Amino acid sequence: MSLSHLAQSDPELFAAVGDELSRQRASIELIASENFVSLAVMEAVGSVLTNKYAEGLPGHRYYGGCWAVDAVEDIARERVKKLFNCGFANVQPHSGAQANYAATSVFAKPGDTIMGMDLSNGGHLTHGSPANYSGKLFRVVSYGLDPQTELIDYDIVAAKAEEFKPKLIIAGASAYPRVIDFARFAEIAHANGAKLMVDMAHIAGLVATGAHPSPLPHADIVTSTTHKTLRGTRGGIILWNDESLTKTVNSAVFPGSQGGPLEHVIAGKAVAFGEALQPEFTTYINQVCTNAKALGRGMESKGLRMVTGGTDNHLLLVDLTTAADGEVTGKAAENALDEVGITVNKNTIPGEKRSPFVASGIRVGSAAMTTRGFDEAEAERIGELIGETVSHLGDEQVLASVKAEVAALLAAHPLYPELG
Ligand code: DSN
Repeated sequence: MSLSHLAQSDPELFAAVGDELSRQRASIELIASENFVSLAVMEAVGSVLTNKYAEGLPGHRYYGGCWAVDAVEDIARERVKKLFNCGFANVQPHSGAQANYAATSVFAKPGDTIMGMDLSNGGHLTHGSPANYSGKLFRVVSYGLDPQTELIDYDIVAAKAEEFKPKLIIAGASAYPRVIDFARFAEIAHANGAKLMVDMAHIAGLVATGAHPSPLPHADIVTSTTHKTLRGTRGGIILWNDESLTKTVNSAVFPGSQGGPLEHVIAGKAVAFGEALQPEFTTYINQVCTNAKALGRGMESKGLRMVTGGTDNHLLLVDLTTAADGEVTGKAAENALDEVGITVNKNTIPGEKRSPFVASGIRVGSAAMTTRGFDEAEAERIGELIGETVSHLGDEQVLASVKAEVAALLAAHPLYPELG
């Protein structure tokens, strides 16, 4: 895909885009929520569809001239329903946060009680953080992890649901490496008169291929982003099975919380859903899971502890208090890894004693590095290199040797070679 027009008309912006391409090429991307889309997805997002206003839904728009974008949005809706085997879909949410706002508002009104996983235990801002609309509009009861097993404590979820009788329970996480028992969540919610919303953003690609049990048979409503393990353009979706919810869900998106849909982005989602329906996507997701385990083995071999002892999905939460003398913070690790060409994010760990801006852990994910083509043996070696880096902060010799090996690994898997 050529950006020749941008290069000519806006060299300043063209240079900034080029810098980002260079940055992506020059590091092993291990941020668990990121991925690399196909050129076909990029072309769809960069298409003439960006010019069209289309408030409403296919066949029921507030603007003329919508027949072509109607087809685009119908393709996206049909593909995503097939992918997740569900009855109804809205593909217009601009992001996961927008999808969560709309879905939450279907079942809870301001002042109502909602329950979600605490952010510091691996939840998400939109699941009730005081800094977010969800924590400001609703009365929030949070649940967390069993301190011993570091797994979701379903007994506590049940006890809190019984005590506080929330209107809505939200399941789903951004830093939880194990399978989530959606059937159990539904049982708890429904036994207490609550609805269940599942935010499957991180694991959507795994759900699509059966590598993680689907929430759709259990949840009243399911939200997701489209750009993490699902490997599409940035955006959100809402899925459900109960036809009687259809009008309310669609109205919660538009006009409830958004204006005109981004049809070029919806086209990018449609392309990605089409890709995820192919058998190659199952092979890809299986490799994502294999690589995550291998990353964990590599890090463990260098003395790092994986929260919960490992992973069932695409991500690992690494407890750095076991590194070196216990003084390595998430922030210091993130910076040192950045220097050697490995991109991760600092993350709080269960029982965190530091501020989230410093943190005692890092989160490591395998979705993007697998798209780039790294195999199991390379993933294990990358895990070892992470371990070597965080145990040798400030040791220029060790860090230079890690950096050279990272560069060689990157050179073996060029990113977007077609882009020149
Ligand atoms: N910010 C995303 C993540 O990194 O997990 C969640 O929205």
